[in-house]
Amino acid sequence: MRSFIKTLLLFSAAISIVWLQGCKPKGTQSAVSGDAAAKVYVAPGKYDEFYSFTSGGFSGQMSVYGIPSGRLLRVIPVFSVDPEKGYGYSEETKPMLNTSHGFVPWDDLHHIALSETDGIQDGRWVFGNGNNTPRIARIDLRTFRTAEIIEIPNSGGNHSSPFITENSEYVVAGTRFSIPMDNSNGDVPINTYKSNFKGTVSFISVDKTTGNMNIAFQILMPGVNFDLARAGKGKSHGWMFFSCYNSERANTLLEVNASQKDKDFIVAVNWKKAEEYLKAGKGKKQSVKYAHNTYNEKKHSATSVIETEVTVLDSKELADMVYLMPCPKSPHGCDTDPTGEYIVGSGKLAAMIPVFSFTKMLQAIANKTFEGEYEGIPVLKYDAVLHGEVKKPGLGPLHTEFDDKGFAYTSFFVSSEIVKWNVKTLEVVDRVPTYYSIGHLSVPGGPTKKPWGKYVIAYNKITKDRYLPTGPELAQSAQLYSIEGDKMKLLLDFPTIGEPHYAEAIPAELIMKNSQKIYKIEENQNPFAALGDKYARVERQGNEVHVYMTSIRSHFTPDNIEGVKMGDIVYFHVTNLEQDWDVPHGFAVKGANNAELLIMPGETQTLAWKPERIGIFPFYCTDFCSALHQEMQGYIRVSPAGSNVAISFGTGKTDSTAIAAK
Ligand code: K7E
Ligand code: CUA
Repeated sequence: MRSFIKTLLLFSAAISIVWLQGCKPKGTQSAVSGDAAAKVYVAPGKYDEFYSFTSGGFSGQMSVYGIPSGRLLRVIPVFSVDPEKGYGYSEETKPMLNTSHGFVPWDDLHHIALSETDGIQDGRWVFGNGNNTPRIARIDLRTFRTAEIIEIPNSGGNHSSPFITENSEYVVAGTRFSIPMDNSNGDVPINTYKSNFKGTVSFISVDKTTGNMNIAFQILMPGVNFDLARAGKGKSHGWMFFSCYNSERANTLLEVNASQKDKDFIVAVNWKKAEEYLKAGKGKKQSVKYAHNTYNEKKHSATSVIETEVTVLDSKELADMVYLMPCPKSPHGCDTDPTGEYIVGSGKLAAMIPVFSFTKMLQAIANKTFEGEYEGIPVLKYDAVLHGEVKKPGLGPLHTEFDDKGFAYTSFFVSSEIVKWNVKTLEVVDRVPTYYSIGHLSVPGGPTKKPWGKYVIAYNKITKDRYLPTGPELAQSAQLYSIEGDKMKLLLDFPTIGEPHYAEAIPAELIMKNSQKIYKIEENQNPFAALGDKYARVERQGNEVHVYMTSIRSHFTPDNIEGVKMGDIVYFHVTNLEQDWDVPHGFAVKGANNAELLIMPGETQTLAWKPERIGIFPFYCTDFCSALHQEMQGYIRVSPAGSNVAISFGTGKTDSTAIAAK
């Protein structure tokens, strides 16, 4: 029996060896070294070393993980409604999701950009892009809430966004899909692409003090597909580099038609030059429509304004502002190293990585070492701008991040691995498999002038056999590797929410010291706030019933409401009177076609409810807030239309029959 088991074990070991060698990626085996567990163990009650802000892809949200533990700390709703927090459901937050197309409760968030000062993360804001209905969001890192969303006109598919400059002067937005400009007649045959479809890259300014965004200018570009971008830094500060594909300008079956040419481009934009042109009045005003939504923390509510103008600079007409560097095989990632000297292009279909030199680029521009023009823009000679190629690194390079020791880490989707190479010598020094099919990767501080190093995190597209099966869809996944030694070491797998594209990690102390605990009740300027129980009331205005309600452990004031009639709309304006950290109250009413509210201490939020039947409707607090949370409840009575039940309300009022009996 024992020898049978032994044979079986040997046999299965042999099979797994064959399987390991036979397939790529290499099975579930992963060499996790003995001390991996200790390296990611954050003892109960201890904090993680880094916050990692991770995009949720088609979840439209951003999630926050502790690194190295991989613990999920928060999901921040950005472009998608979130019933857990009432975001996009409360009257106060609905305007955040307004666009020129109306209310859009979803988007596809790919990229994260943390604000920077002097090229170093400063922990003030994090930005995210909305891919589908072009938008950029700014999240305030004191509250971890979406503070502002700006829509991008003249754009279709805001993918190369929201990459940030080294003093957060701008976040950018390059259009993935070229389209007819918003102010033109868009009703054109699709096969007139080459004449009617244009590209744009937008520079959205960020106010130094408030963070408020504005579209400073757009640059009109040839109708290619802009994919990713990175700002110059240090010596290349003042430049922004965008990758693009489809220089063939195909409008159908791009899979084939956009892979005809051997090279597409890295688009180098001199934004300081663009600023000069803008100042000199070289921009053209264009009438467009885009929403600009801001959340006011004092009023606890968002407003949406439709803006109607942008200024456009034409890359064809304005010299010395845009240059093209040929880049092999449909480049995806476009990453600049911490010194700002090297620009790494990653051709999705290439088997090498070209690294461009900023110094050489400037020389080539000065010497006019052009190989020609593309749509009126000078194309620099590949050899003249190339620092060198990383030879045979792997298959399908996508994205590159940098550490603090002069190394680059490139993700390879097709060969499913991370490859470490020396930025100066271009020599490959290490590689590790990822499970499986990595997209982006992230080194803390990796896109900045000051990488913190220590870890690289892989964000994978496929998990197959890594986790317990959960039906047809499996958890998306991240993998944490140590990069402290010469060799990368796998430490941890952890599932993520939505599809993680990019993520950016930052030392915890840069954020936690500013984290807000409550909203001060005396600063609450929500016009519907009830700043104390004595202000609680119910008012009828036509068919609107406004309930000015307060919540405090463990009751609502009022908690008995009568006089609502069929045909009314009831607005519950709930003010949380608590002034204690981590004591939100929730609010939900039976039958409401809506989510709950989750109201932070000192905040007012409003739930609109249109009763669709007569009767008694309980409401209650949804967040376990005290030992008597379960008592935190009330009733609202709905009478027939035309009934003569008067508005009445109260908390703690005595039973009417009991009064009558006395
Ligand atoms: Cu490579 Cu949208 Cu940045 Cu995903 S993108 S991987
Ligand atoms: Cu308030 Cu539970």
